[in-house]
Order: sequence, then C-alpha cells, then structure tokens
Amino acid sequence: KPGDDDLADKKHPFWDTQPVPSLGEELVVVPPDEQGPIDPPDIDAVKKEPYTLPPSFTWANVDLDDEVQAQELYSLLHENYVEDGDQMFRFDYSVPFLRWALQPPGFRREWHVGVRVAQTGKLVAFISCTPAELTCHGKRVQPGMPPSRAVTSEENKSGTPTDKPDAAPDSSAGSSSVVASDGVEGEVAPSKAAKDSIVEVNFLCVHKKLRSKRLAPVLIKEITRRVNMREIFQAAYTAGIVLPKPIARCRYWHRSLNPKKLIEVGFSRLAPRMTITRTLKLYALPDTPATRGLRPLRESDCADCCAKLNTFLQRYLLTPQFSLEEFKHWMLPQPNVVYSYVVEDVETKEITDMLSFYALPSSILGNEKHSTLHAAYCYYYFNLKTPLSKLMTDALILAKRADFDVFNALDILDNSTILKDLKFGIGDGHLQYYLYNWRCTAVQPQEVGLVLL
Ligand code: NHW
Repeated sequence: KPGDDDLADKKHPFWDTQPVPSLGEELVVVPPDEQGPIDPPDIDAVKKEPYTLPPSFTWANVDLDDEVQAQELYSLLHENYVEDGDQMFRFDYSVPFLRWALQPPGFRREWHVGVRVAQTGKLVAFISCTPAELTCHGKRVQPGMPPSRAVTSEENKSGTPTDKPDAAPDSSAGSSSVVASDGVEGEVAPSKAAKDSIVEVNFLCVHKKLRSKRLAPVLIKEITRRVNMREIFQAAYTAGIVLPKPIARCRYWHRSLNPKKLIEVGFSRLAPRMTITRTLKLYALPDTPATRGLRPLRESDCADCCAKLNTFLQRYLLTPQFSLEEFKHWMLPQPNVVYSYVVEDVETKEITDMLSFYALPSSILGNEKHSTLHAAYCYYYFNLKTPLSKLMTDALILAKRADFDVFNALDILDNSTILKDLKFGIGDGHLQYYLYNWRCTAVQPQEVGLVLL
C-alpha cells in the first residue's frame, strides 16, 4: 500500500464527521481511563435503511461462493485496487486468497458490500469487513464485553475449553438476514457471537472512472451501518495514506529472492558499484531450511499452536487473539494463499516455533517481459526456542523454494530486530494502522502484533 503524506495537512470533510481522533489530536499518552470508545454504542441511533447511492447505482452483496461474482470482484480489484506511487505495480489478490480473506469464521455476506451500475449490473465499487478480536493496551477493543474468548497457553494447559462458541449460525449462509431486492439486508437480529468482535475493514475500492465523486464515504458509512446493526461499534483498518488519525505508522521492508527479475521489472535497482553477479551472490540462499524439525503446520498442531500464538501476541500493545476455529482458518496451509510451518523438537515432539507467510502477487504494469511479481508477506509467528533470525531465514528459503520473487515484512512484531541482518531493504511507503471509534495512546511499530491482509 503506497505511502502518501500529502493528506496530512488537508481538511477531511468526511473523516472530520467520524468518531476518529483528529490529526491535530495528541495521542502520545492517553490516560488509561480515557482509552475507549469515542462515541458510546447506541443501537437505537443506527439508521435502519441503506444509505442512498447516486442515481443509477445499486447496492449488491458479493457472494464469493458464486464463481461469477468471485470473478467479478477479482476483476474489479485486479484493474482498480492499490498501486504503488509510481504506478508500476498493482495488487493482484487471487480468488482463493479473496475467499480466505473474506470468509473466516463468523463472516457475513452482508459485509461484502458491492455497488453495481443499475442498468448493466457491472460491479464498480466494493468494501468489506470480517469479524476479529482485538486487544489494545491490554484492553479488549469492544466495550462491555466479557474477558477474551480466545485460547491462551495458560488456559490450554489447565484444560479449560479452548474454543469460543461457534460463529453466528447464519454467518456463512446469509440466509437468515432478509435480503431485499437491492441486495441489502432488511431486518437484522443482533448476533451474540458477533458482538464479541470488532471488524477488520479491507478491499475498499472504487472503479477508476468513478474516483473523486465522494463514493468512498458512502461505502464507508454503509458498511459502518451494517456493522452497527450487529451491535459492533469498533473497527481496525490499514491504509497507505494518512487519514485522521493513525494509531501506528509502519514501514514495509523487502528481501530480494529473485534479484534479477526485481531489477528487470524496476522493483529494485542495481546498487552502486554492484554487478548483477555480485547481487545474485549477495542474496543467494541455501536450498533447504536449517532448523531441525521444521515441517508444515498440521490440523493436529492447531490447538497447541493457537494457544502459543495467542500468548506470544500478548507481548504487543495492538494485537489480535484467535479462537481455535479462527486459527485453523488463518493458518492451515493453502497453496498460493498461506504457508505455515512449525518447528517440532525432534526429541520431545513439542512445538517450539511457528512461522507463516501469505501470497500476494502484484501485476507488473507495462513490462514486456514480466506480468506478475510474486510476493510473499510475513504473517504471524512465535519463537519460543529458535532465534528469530534463524526462523525468518528459513521463511526466506521456503518462500524462495515456492518461487516467490520477494519477501516483504513490516517493521511490526519483532521484525525490526532481524530485518537488516537478513538483507531486507526499506521500502518507500508507510502503512498506517487505524482504529475506528476508539481513542488510545498511539503505539510504535514494534508494539504492533496485528497483520492485516
Ligand atoms: S486501504 C486500500 C484502499 N483502496 C485503494 O487504495 C484502492 C485504490 N483507490 C480507490 O479505489 C485498505 C479509491 O481511491 C478509494 C477512495 C476507494 C480508496 N481509507 O470517493 P472519494 C482498506 O480497504 C477518503 C479510508 O471522492 P476516491 C481500508 C478520503 O480521505 N478513507 O475518493 C479501508 C476522502 O475523505 P476526506 C479513504 O479516491 C478503510 C474521501 O475518502 C481512503 O474516489 C475504510 C474521498 O472519497 C482509504 N484508503 O475513493 C475505512 N482513501 O474526509 C473504514 C480515501 O479526506 C472505517 N479516503 O474528504 C471503519 C468502517 C467500519 C466501522 C464499524 C464500526
């Protein structure tokens, strides 16, 4: 997601009306008792009818189980989603990736919000969200909720139930919400399971031909309304641009795996006084991982690994917590989507470490030789025994072996301790983290434990 600080000094006619801290607001130290919702939850104030779109457009939920609709969303994003500042690359999320990203436990089809041209049916805009559990400065981001339902190592050891109740039964079927002819749910029963969550918002996209017409604020208000209808009043999201107001400002770092191709497509440049031969040597990696006992994550590892990951993530000030069902969804390997490995101690059989990365290619715009940049992105890990530099080197080797051209990581988690040693170079953009309707002290990148796709 490209960096762009230009908006920082501008007025924000839309965002200035929303429950977010303003850009001028000081978030260096927000006292604990002032951390929490900006607007109190008020279900009665939630508008019951969808927001009005400009004439000739209609709301239409996108059903990713439907091949045609999944392909339509893919095409909208393939042609119109995030580009880098120089317009050389554009994210190219695959259909299986979109299904993975948008259909976790508890997902709702009404939160896959599309806008179509009424006459032609063409999909021209989209926004989505999925439920998640988030902790910020040790506090659940969702007021008045019982303590975490997520499983931790301590709970796991003491044998307490390790999973939250099933997600709302109607979550994947979409059948219990009354869907009107314009594709918007009518009457909505509050869902108990969903109330435990906040939402993570992603894939906001408006067709290039419809930009700067204030459609984005309508999409954001409509998804907010649909989430509020489920009695959820907080959200998390990231963006390359500066909006009111980031809770964290992070940077992407890039580790070349296929330096020749990266140079050919203009992703990187030959460093001064470097030849291509020396560059290839600099970034060369062994063929096989070095850590004994490293193997793909299996279903039978999940209860243990979920608990260990949740406990590990509690070191960070902004962090998700996963139920077992969510962990399985997000971590179990899927080719070309998500890759997860564990280290099993060869003597004790105990799992001591986990690493994962996800596959997010970018289209290469206007290059005759190459059309796709295969990028792996560092995802969640825990390391209870293996040093992080060794674990991450294995991640690089595995990504290289799976034919990725570059391995990307943010300076979140403990990543900044190893990035330079592992020959990552800093990218030119920032990635801002935001919370909607939640005021709290801003955090440093190394205090962020949340990865959004
Ligand atoms: S960030 C990726 C966003 N998508 C892209 O960059 C794709 C390419 N760009 C586009 O499609 C990951 C358009 O440029 C978009 C804006 C649609 C971005 N977040 O319609 P107008 C996410 O998906 C504000 C939030 O004329 P446009 C996270 C902008 O500041 N706001 O612009 C999404 C201005 O408001 P202001 C953004 O260029 C999180 C207004 O939109 C934004 O035609 C969403 C202008 O609208 C962005 N990335 O369309 C928030 N980009 O006040 C979720 C621009 O400054 C909030 N804007 O005048 C929580 C909701 C749920 C709450 C639940 C309780």
